[in-house]
Amino acid sequence: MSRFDPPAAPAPTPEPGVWGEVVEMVGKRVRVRLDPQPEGELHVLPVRAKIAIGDRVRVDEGAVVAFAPRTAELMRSGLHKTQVVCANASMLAMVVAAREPPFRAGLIDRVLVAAGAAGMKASIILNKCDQGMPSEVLETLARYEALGYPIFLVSALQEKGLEPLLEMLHPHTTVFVGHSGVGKTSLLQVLVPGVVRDIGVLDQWGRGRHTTIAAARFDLPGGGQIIDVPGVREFGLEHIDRENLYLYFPELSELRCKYRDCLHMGEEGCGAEDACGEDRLESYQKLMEELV
Ligand SMILES: Nc1nc2c(ncn2[C@@H]2O[C@H](COP(=O)(O)OP(=O)(O)O)[C@@H](O)[C@H]2O)c(=O)[nH]1
Ligand SMILES: [Mg+2]
Ligand SMILES: [Zn+2]
Repeated sequence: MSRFDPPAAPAPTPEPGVWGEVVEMVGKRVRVRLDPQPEGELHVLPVRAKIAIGDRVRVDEGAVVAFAPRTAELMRSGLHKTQVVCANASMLAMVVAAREPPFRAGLIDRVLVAAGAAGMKASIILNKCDQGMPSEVLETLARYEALGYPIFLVSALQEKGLEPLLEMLHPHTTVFVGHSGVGKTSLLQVLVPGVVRDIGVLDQWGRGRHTTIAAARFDLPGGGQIIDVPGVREFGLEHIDRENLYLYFPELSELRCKYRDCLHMGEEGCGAEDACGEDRLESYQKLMEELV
């Protein structure tokens, strides 16, 4: 064979690898559903990439080695690190309880900002309506509804209010976010029959105990998916640029304040309080101070 002979057939292109989706975080491993979705085989695999629940991932040599670009990335930051709560979800449902654990609008405002920054739609689910619906809570929720966030009043315990909720959920991959103990897992279990997850017990202060520790994603019969994640107490937003915060408060992003580039931090004659009301403006200003 002379050195001028044309090369033999080109080397076969390397195996593109097998793809799948992360459906559960299992300690340091993940449960992956291999393609084709949604019926592919399930495998528990070690991880050699920083992935999140909901990621589309490539598997090579028996490990997860890479993930595909994400359509959405819900982030939460703590003091020292930023965490991807879930990947590729299109809807965030903020789950709150009517009475226990106590309703806290401040956390709602933060989580709605995180959803906006992730490019996700957001809604609010008031669970445990069987425990009564305090009028202050309903009034607060009506204000969020006026801002364009759909509100659902439900009871996982009594399986009430689920039809309108299901209608909202079917076209989406939805992550349930909220304090532990509000009933996220209970709600998941009535929406997706057959799911068995740890249900927490509330301690004497109404806080969740023994609750969900591993994030997991479930297919809803009739379409859509739900991602159940551990409860959150804090939801840091350090990953958001301060100058962009107003974009995730719909009443501020639409406001034409009398000052150009107004920060709405109490400037004389600023129109923000009229636009937002006291509570929402306080949340915004508190976040602005945090994001310095
Ligand atoms: N009264 C009432 N209790 C509920 C309801 N949903 C959940 N719970 C209870 O609230 C506690 C926490 O529920 P869990 O689903 O673990 O909450 P998670 O931490 O948000 O996932 C459990 O004791 C549930 O039985 C509801 O609709 N009504
Ligand atoms: Mg739970
Ligand atoms: Zn202003």
